[in-house]
Amino acid sequence: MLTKNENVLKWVREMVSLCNPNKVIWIDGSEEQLNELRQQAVESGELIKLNEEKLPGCYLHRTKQNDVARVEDRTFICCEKEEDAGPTNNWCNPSEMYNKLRRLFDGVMKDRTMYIIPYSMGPIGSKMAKVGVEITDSIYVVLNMNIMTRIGKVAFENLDESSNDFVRGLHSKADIDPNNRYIAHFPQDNTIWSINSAYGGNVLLGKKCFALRIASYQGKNEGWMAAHMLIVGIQNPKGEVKYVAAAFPSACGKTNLAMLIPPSIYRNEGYKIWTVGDDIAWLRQGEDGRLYAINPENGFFGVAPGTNEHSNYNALASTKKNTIFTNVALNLNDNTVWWEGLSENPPENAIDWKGNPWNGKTATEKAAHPNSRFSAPARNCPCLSSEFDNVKGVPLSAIVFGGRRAKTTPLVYESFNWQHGVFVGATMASETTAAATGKVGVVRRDPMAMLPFCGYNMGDYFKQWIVMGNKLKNNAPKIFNVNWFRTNKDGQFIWPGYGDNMRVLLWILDRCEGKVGAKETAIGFVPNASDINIKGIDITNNELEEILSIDKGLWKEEAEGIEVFFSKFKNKLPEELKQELENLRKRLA
Ligand code: GTP
Ligand code: SPV
Ligand code: MN
Repeated sequence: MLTKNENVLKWVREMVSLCNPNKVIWIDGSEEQLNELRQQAVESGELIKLNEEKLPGCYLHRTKQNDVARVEDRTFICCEKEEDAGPTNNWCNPSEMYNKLRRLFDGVMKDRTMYIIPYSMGPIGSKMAKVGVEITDSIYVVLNMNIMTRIGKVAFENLDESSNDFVRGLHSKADIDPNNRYIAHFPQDNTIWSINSAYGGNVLLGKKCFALRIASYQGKNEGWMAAHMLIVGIQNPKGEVKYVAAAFPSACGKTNLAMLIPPSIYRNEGYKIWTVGDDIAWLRQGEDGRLYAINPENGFFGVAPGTNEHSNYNALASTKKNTIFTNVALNLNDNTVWWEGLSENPPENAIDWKGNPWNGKTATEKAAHPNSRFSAPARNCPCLSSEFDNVKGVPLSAIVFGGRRAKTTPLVYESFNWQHGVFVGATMASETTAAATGKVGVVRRDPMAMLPFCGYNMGDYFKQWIVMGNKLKNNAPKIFNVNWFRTNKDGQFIWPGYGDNMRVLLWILDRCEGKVGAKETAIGFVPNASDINIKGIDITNNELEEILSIDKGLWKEEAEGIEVFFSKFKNKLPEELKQELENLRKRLA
């Protein structure tokens, strides 16, 4: 036992009696204990040890083929009133869900060890941080939580002995039965129960379950916000660092933007990029009135395919030690890993993510699953911000929303003001990716990239954003929207993206400082093409004009789509957003 907190101990006793494990181990966070677990996992085949010279401390894990992504249709918000979960969540009455899941958890660990993992979301000692305890029967979960959060005895430093303010997470892989898979959240009880999965966002309960779904609800009650956002610092040649937070849906480029390598013209001038976070931000007004952000996580659970030295050097570098790879291919030549897009020459002697022999010369199937991931410690990242552990977080100059839109949305535009910016975020849409099960490439509304991650009624979440703006007043960051994914007639991306997104970030910061003009359009302020620096990249002026252009016909259709989407929220839709839709229509007329 690592704590005297009676609330923790009582809950643990209850969960032990429910799951009936044959052994209980408290995870203290010591390397000794973790090493023993690594060894056990290698012996049982749960982990494969990789080349110790090339990838020290790294392991490969394969999940079951039916368990490779978040399952949104089996994810529930369980609160008393259905209306409080809202139209974008699956709802279930809490006692009904507890009863159903209690039957599944009953005795589920009888031949297994139960691990109790205390963890902190956010830097130890930060007032913005929160404590969680995850109970699990999976060593993979323990070892991943060790990378993704701050685990062990230290976590309890953030929890007073009498406090009840910790999130109770219960996870069992059970039989990994997809028909009995549930990811259930009980926001009113600070509780998450997850069963029959052993994959990422379904089971690393500190991540999407706590740091977004439960935290968004806590934020509503406590006056702060949880957002699906990266946090990046942009240092200019004078050494000044400005921070930007950006929300893109899953697998739409957060990790990439957070770690981008500036194009050489900027590097040579002395510009630098610093990563604070790549997936989740907790936002709170600071003492000086500005909006501050912390990254509650301690590692990166990044998409592997497409990651290479050129597309994301820093992410790749982060995976070179103490990393767990999930569902990538095993390169048998040197016992390392491979995935599509890592290198131009696929290995000829490999094992694919399903565990079958794979030869890059003859293969017809993918070596790595499209949603295969690496769990890498943040401290490995060459461009990790010096403010990563800052207990106060970093002050934001700009907030950016974005998604994958082949047409309609320009490369970048600025909202007219905070309220309009909230509208821009609330009406985001994006083509679906492999990060969740279901069809890929379908356009869906994904407000603030939070569609699958809001722990209460999304209409109330919009309201929370408007309330925050009223508190921030003149200190509010400016709000922008970006789209790296406009395509040409042949379906190819027009904008080079990746490191070159720096060019757009700099326009954004210039706007924040009032250094550059813009065109006022029906949807917001769009750059003059001459203000986006395209020196050294393979894009013509005409192409740039094209991706900055706005097709009023498409936007009128967009307004129709927004109205349909908004109508779902009934009386929960803030008046301010109705007004913004009307304003947009007037400007388009
Ligand atoms: P989650 O971890 O699921 O939240 O994803 P993410 O938002 O962090 O996405 P990530 O940065 O991992 O990128 C996902 C995919 O988008 C990868 O295949 C990238 O190669 C691709 N991608 C990222 N940035 C760009 C870009 O600027 N342009 C293009 N065309 N593709 C990009
Ligand atoms: C996402 O899907 O947005 C992720 C991966 O970051 S997961 O942890 O599975 O949610
Ligand atoms: Mn994410």
